[in-house]
Amino acid sequence: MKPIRRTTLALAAAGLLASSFAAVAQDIKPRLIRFGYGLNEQSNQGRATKLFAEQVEKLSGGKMKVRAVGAAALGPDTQMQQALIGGAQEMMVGSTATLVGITKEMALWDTPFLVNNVKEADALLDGPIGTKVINKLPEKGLVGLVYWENGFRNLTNSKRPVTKAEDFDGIKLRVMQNPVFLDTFKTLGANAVPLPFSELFSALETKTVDGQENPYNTILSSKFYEVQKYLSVTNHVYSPWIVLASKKWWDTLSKDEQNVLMQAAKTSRDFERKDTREEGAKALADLKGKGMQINELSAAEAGRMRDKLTKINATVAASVGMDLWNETQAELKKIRGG
Ligand code: TK8
Repeated sequence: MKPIRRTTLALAAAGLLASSFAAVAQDIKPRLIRFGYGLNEQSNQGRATKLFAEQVEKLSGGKMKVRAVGAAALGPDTQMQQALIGGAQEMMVGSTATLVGITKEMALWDTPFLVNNVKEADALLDGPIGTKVINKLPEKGLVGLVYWENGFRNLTNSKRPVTKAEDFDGIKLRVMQNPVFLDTFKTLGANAVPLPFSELFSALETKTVDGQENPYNTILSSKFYEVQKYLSVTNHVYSPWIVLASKKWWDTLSKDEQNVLMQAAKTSRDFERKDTREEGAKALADLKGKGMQINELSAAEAGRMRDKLTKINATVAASVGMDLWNETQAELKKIRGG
C-alpha cells in the first residue's frame, strides 16, 4: 500500500506544478490592452493599474500586455467610455459617477451618506447589489470587472472654511459630470459647475472655480493643496471606481483570456483598497503639512447637512428604480445587523 500512496502524492504534486504553469497550455494569444485612467502615475489609481498590468502579464505567461495610460491622456472618463463601447480602446478605470449617462443604476453610488464606513462599502459593492448594478453594463456595450475604492469625499476651496451649509453660499464648486452630484451641491447652496477631472487643476488655479470635492488621496496626489487653502471634513459620499472592458473586444477573448483579466482585476482590487486606506490614513496630516487649513464639522452642523440631503434619496430612487433602491436598503440593514 505504501508505495502506491507515494505515487499518488507524487502525481498530486506534479498536478499542482502543472496547474501553476497552466498559462502555457491555455488558450491565450498575444494581446495588447490599452488601459486608460484619469489620475497620475503616482496616485493610488496609478499604483493599482501598474499592479494590474503586472498580474495580467504574469497570469498570461507574458502573452497579454497592458499599456497603461494615465493622467487622462486617452481622454476624460466619458470619452474613454465611448471609446470602449465603440471598441477603439480595450480597458479603463474611472468613476462610476461619470457612467450614469450610460447606465442610470450607477447613480446608486452617488447617494449622499449611503454607507457609513469602508466595511459597509465593500460588502455592498462586492455583494448582490454591486453585482446587479455591474450586470446592467453589458447591454450598453461595457463589461464591469471589479470596483476599486476612490473613497469618502471631502470638500476643499480657496475662499473660506466651510463649517456649516450657509458657508457654501457663493462658492463656485466643481462637481463630477453627474446629475446627483449637481443636485447635492445645489441643495447645499453652492454654485455647482460640472467639469471633467482632467480640467480641474487648472480651473482651480485660474479661479474659474473656487472649490472641489474628492478623497484625501486625490487631493494629495493631484496636488490640489497648491491651489486650495481650506479642507472641510465632510465625508459626504463614498465613491467607487470601476474597472471596465469594451464588450465588443471582451467577446472576442477566449474564456482563459477573460479569466486572466478577471483574476488580475480581483488581485488589483484587494491591493488598491489596502493601499488607498493606508495612504488615506496619513493623508490628512500630509495635507496639513502642505499648508492646508483643516476643519471638522460640528455634530450639529453635520446633522443639518445630512437632513438637507435626505431629499436626494428620492432623486436617486427615481433614477435607479424603486425596486433596486428598496433592495439596497434591505441589504444595508443585513450588512449592519451581521
Ligand atoms: C479621475 C476621476 C476622479 C473623480 C472625480 O478620473 O472626477 O472627481 O473623483 O477620481 O474619476
